[in-house]
Amino acid sequence: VFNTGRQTRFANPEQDIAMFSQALVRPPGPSFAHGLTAAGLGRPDLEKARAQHRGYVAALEQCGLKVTTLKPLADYPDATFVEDTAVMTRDGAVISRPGAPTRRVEAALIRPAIEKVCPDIHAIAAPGRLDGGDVLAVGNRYYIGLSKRTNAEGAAQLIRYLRRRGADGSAIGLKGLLHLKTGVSWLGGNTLLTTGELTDCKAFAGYERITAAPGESYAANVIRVNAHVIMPGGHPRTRKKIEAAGYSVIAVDVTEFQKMDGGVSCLSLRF
Ligand code: CIR
Repeated sequence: VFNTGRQTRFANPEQDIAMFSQALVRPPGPSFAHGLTAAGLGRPDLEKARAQHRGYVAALEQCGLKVTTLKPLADYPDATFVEDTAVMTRDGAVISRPGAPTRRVEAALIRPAIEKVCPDIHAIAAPGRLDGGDVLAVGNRYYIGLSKRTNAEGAAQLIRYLRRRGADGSAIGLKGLLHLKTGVSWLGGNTLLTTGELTDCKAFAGYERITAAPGESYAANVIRVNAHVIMPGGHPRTRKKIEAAGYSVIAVDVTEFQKMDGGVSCLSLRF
């Protein structure tokens, strides 16, 4: 939901969450199994991935979103991970400049779809590099992971953009995580879900933290979408923790995307 001028419809004052009305997704294409991965979980099954993607879209719809499905891109195996190509803020979109050279073109390829829905477009410029997966929005406060994909220049450009629009951002150095959101998600209000190196991260000291259960660190990547939290299936102990904190959980099977280092946040741009 973009800022409509005087009235900001982004923040829900009662629940203190970002309210979304739409999402962009791109189903995996035929070359999906040739994308980047360090997961070591084996080769994904394309048909299964497509079915899981349909289940993911259904979950977004269950949260009330209108989902626009873009065409698979045969030449770009990682293009299903659309989150990395842009950052959707309440004022507009920032087209990223993905850190992996094989993914860089994906940002240009998603731009027309974003132009159709967004009033204000900005783009990260060289030598800046930024993956959307490194950007965690907690309301109007953004945390940007400095990873192998996102560099200080990319983060600085995004922070300047945010400050010009009354938001703010800060960079967090990552040690081993692929992306910042691999290890932290905003559940709403003052609550984060964390794992590993981000659980004790100073930047998050002021938040209440729920930690992913031991052995379930993949479940630290979830998305709060309006009334629900969408999380990966197969992580029952983390699910229990999230539900015990009062959240309504929708679990989706994303095993084939996990094999390619992607999680539930990576598969959509929400706004
Ligand atoms: C990559 O390595 O770029 C993809 N195979 C996975 C990207 C996952 N995206 C994300 O965490 N936002």
